[in-house]
Amino acid sequence: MGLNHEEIRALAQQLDDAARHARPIPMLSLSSPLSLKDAYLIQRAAILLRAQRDERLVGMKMGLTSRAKMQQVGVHSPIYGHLTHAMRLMDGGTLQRADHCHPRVEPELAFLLKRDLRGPVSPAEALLAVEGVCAALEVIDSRYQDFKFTLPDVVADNASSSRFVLGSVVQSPAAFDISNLGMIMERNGVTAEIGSSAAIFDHPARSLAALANLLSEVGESLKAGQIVLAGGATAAIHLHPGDHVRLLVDGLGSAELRVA
Ligand code: 0L1
Ligand code: MG
Repeated sequence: MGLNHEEIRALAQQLDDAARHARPIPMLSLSSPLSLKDAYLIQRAAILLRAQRDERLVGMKMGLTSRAKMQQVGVHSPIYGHLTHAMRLMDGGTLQRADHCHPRVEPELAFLLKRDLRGPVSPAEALLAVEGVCAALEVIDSRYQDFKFTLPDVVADNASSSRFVLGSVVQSPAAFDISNLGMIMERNGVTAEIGSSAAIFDHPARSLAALANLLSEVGESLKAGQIVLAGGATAAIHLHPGDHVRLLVDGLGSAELRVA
């Protein structure tokens, strides 16, 4: 039997407190048996807590969509999380290290949707709902001690999502091939990671379709105007005060952030 409503709410509160106070907690699965279904219910309950603080839902993220990412954290299944307006940093903006447990950043692409998108869809059908694609950075910050988790733990923790940055160059995927774009992530002017958009689920559109299809299993869909982070193209790198991280993507300019 799964967790009851009260247990779900209490676990969501633990994760929310850990995020707000930047104080990592032991994995939830150490103290309660956690199914994937309960984990997504905890994730949604934690997003409701954010909504009660007037955080607006602005999109979704896919996580663990590349082999490099799966190997880095030892979890081998794509997952999704929610993005709120408070998680957005403007391009070139500053992230406060003290507000995070152990932040890392990874290079991504983001989709900007012009239409609702409901699964089941193919990657080609999913792209028809996309207005534009841009370079993006995602800051992930596991709320668990030592950045260690099982699959249900990381799902409950909103797929580790913490902040995101969107670049300002937007291309329509109808006219711009996003299948194999070179991506370079620099830290303090030095190349830290090199990858390709092809590493994102073999094609970023596959990631978008997979998200729509996963959501359709629980009767949900993506909405026009939403942002979708497609997933990291390389492993994530640690962030430290003083860092300046810049992502360069072929044909899509850059996205950057600083750490204070
Ligand atoms: O966005 C991601 O691929 C991260 C998903 C969760 C795993 C992690 O914290 O790296
Ligand atoms: Mg990511």
